[in-house]
Formats: sequence, C-alpha cells, structure tokens
Amino acid sequence: EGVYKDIQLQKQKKQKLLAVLIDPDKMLPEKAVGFVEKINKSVATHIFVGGSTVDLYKTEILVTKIKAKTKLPVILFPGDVSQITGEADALLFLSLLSGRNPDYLIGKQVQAIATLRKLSLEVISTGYLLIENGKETAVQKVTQTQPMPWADVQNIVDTAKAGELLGMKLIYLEAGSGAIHPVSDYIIKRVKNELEIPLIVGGGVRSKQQLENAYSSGADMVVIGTAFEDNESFFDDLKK
Ligand code: 1GP
Repeated sequence: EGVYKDIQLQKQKKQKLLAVLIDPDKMLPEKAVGFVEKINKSVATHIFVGGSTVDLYKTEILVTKIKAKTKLPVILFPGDVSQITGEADALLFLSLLSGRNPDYLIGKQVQAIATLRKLSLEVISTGYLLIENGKETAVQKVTQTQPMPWADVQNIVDTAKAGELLGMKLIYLEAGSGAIHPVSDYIIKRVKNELEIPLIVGGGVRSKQQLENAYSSGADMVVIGTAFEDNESFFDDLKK
C-alpha cells in the first residue's frame, strides 16, 4: 500500500517525482552500486527496474543489490512475467491499453498470478499507453502492437480515461525507451485535464528542459533511463 499512497500524497502536494529506470539487461552488475550511489545524490525520488528482454535471476540479483544501497522505493516495471521478484517494494501491474494484443491486455497478467500469490508485493494497477515517437521501439516489437498516433489525441485521452474508470491507479504515457520524440506537452496536457489519478510520462526525455516541460504540462512522475545510462553527469545537470 505504501508506495502508491506516497505517490498520491506527493501528487496532492504538487511535488514532482522522478524515476530512474534501470534495465537489468544493460546494467553491468559491477557498475550497479556506483550508479545507485549517483541516484541517491540526485533529485530522483524512485527507482524503476525493468526491460523488454531480461530474465528473473538478473532482475532479482540487481534488485537485491539496489535495495541494499538505497532508501528510495524500488518499483518493478516488468517487460514480462519472469521479471517479478519479491525483493522490490512494488510492482507496476501493466495493461497495454493502447494496443489490441490480448496477451498484453490481460494474458500476461493472468500468468503472473501464480507468482504474485506467493509474494507479498504491493501491486499497482497501471494503464500503459504507447504513443507515437518517431521510430520503432522495443515495446512495439515485443508486444506486436502499434503506438497511438499523435493525430488521435482524443483517442489517447479516451483510452487513459477508460483505464481510470476501469479502476487503474496510474496512467503511464510511454514514448518507448530511446524514443526520438518524448510524449508531447500537448498530449500530456490533454490527458492530465481529464484524469484524477497520477500520470506518469516516459521515453526519450534527455534534457532538463524536456523534464520541466513534462512536469508543467501535468506529469506527476517522469521516468528517465537512457539519458542516465548514456551520460551519468546528467544527474548533476538536473540539480542546476
Ligand atoms: C522507457 O519510459 C522509459 O520505458 C524510459 O525511456 O530510456 O528513453 O529514458 P528512456
């Protein structure tokens, strides 16, 4: 319960949240500790762990290492059922609402129950929307779904709202890791305007300006992975 309650509280207080995404496939185990120390000294508020292709053991070992070094909440952002580990503080239980692949709408979620039943992991129901971004990203390939075009902004808004009315606790607007274009300010504003639940935005954010634009447009939390992987001094840039 705790992780989601805190996100809601911080949203009420208008405190903006920043999650650093660590992809177990890209993070070398020997580099993890140093990276987490950088996160601890940064403005980041949460750590997400997940990727499109990683396996359980990699995720579990990495989460255990991260937890030993930080007080920040560590949240699973799984690309697949095999990445669920009880070592984390919470799990984003994602349903890919932008696509029409039943496996990623409900199939994987059903498969996950056998694992979740054995764990006492906080589960946060999250409506996940993949938005057009300028190139094909991993999410698109893995899930065999198309992102929602910018031109269909009303459909994006309606899809997010449908997720909320289905009882989801978060909406995540995703441009895809390494996206050329992050989710536009206009789309964020339009979605935010109709949403009561907290809004997460991620994919392709690689400057302080883009981060601030996402916040001022209405993102309660922004997720950044690639920009920190490529350049750890980006942590310091955000403080300035
Ligand atoms: C991807 O939204 C996250 O799922 C973060 O994307 O790696 O482009 O920061 P980046």
